[in-house]
Amino acid sequence: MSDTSHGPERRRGASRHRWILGGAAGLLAGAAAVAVSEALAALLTGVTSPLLAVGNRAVDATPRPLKEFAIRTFGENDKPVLIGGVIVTVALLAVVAGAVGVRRPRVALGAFLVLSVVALVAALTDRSATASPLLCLLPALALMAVGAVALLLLLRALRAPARTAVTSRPSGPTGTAVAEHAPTGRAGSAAPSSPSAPDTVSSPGPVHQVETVEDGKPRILVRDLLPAHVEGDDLPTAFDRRKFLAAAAAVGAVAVAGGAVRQTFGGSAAAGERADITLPKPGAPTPALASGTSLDVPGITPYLTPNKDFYRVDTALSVPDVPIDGYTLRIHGMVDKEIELTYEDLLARRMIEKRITLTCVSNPVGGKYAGNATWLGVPIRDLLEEAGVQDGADAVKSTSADNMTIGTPLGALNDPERDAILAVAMNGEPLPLAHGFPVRMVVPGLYGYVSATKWVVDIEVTRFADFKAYWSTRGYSVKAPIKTAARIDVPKSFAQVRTGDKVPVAGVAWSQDRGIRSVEVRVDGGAWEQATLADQDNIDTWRQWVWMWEPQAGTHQLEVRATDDTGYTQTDKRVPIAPNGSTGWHSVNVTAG
Ligand SMILES: Nc1nc2c(c(=O)[nH]1)N[C@H]1C(S)=C(S)[C@@H](COP(=O)(O)O)O[C@H]1N2
Ligand SMILES: [Mo]
Repeated sequence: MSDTSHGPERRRGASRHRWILGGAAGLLAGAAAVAVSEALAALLTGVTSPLLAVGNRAVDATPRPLKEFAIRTFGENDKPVLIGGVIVTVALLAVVAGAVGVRRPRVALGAFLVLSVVALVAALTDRSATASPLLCLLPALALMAVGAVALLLLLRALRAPARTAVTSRPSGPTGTAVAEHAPTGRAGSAAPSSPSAPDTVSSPGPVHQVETVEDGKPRILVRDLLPAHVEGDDLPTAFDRRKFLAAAAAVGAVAVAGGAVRQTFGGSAAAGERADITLPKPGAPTPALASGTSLDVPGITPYLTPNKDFYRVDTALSVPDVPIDGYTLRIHGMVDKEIELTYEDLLARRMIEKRITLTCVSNPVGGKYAGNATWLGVPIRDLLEEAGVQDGADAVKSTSADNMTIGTPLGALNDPERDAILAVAMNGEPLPLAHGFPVRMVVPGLYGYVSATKWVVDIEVTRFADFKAYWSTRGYSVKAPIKTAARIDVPKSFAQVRTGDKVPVAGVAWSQDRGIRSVEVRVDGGAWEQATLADQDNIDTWRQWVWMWEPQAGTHQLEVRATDDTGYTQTDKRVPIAPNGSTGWHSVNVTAG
């Protein structure tokens, strides 16, 4: 079947077809490249996969307003959304590269290589990577190599003319012929090339091998060679399906194998160890939970937050895997004596247990990024005392395994009243991986971003003047005590309530390190009414409150404000989260009828 049998209509149809196949080829090549790089990253310790590294760069580079928008919009799903975004972007680029590559393979390959430099740079600059730079580059290099080879292989197959016999006129005694109609329009202009040696991008044009068949009439068998520099309309109309399918199967197999390796070795070593840990007992008995700390109101935030419900806020796109085997915590800087502790060393020390409510600065008024847990660990002041803090130091710069830095006032850590803890357990179990396993800091009264370092590996006694912590370079204050706040849990905004019933208006209020003295509620801007408080456990935890309301028919606004134990009453002035925490009264609108 000669190329001339195809009219313009069919040619266009075939091109459209090929365009789609090209997109699929790009996607497949991208999948293989990503899978192999993910597999390598899973096999190498301390190496971040290119996908995550790019995501991490995106997190770090995201301007604050956009980050706040993301947290507002997606809440704790911001990580899956971001990773999903990176994957979708990569997939779209791969489809475009493949589709363009059908006609312009060199353009597609070039674009792919340029774009994959992003992965290289992200890998080199990744905060959470701890391996040597050379190792860190490996997955990104593999991504480039596998992607380029797979893309070329698939495009080559898509651009290879089908094994079609073309009748041609004899032109010499050897039976060599010149095709009457070159399927690609460039016959004769090219040097022959062996079908077994894949052409490269710089290879010459199409070649028509001629065989003399039995009946004496020479025929051209159009071989499936890569006419890589043939662009545009020079594309053969029918391509070699078998060759394409074979290439697709090979690339697909690489993708599946990469995915399998990643699944098998991508697991967390820490998770296995965590299951086998026996927690020590605190040195002194844990203060009993005061009776009456919990109110019996449906829908109110439980006094203690189960680990599975505890909010999570961090910059880690994948939970850092920090095995206790090999874990050391270093305490150094402006100290008389450096200390290095293993996990076992820590467990062997004096332990305290305390309930502390952790709060994130990223709470809008009425926000839900707060949780109350029982923390078990080593008093940080014990360690600082042992190390011997030198004069002039006013800060501790703590660093996590994923290289997040947090700056905390030394005073808060040394304060014997405050019980800042190097925690190893949360609510009676070893720290969950997402909450900082094996060791994290918990400091009453300070927002998490200036105190609650998860996966902590390094504590440096220093001066605020001498360093900048992660968030302090991103528009947040260097110091950030938790602001007094109250939240209405029930009724929910836009709820319908019944007139004639007594409706509990209830929630939690917090003012860690100061304690809550009173909570007041008002309806439609009327007089403030005293809510009933649950018993106070300690000044570092939140307090539940309830006020019974007899609503009139209609739509109402309920507002709440708390007064802390210093006598300070929450201001109604609304300020945003940045730079050091929102203020304002939480309110809900409900309809009674
Ligand atoms: N290593 C590390 N520790 C971190 C963070 C982080 O991004 N990385 N985020 C901090 C912030 S902003 C908060 S509010 C608390 C949240 O702790 P949680 O996730 O256990 O609730 O952890 C803090 N510790
Ligand atoms: Mo936070």
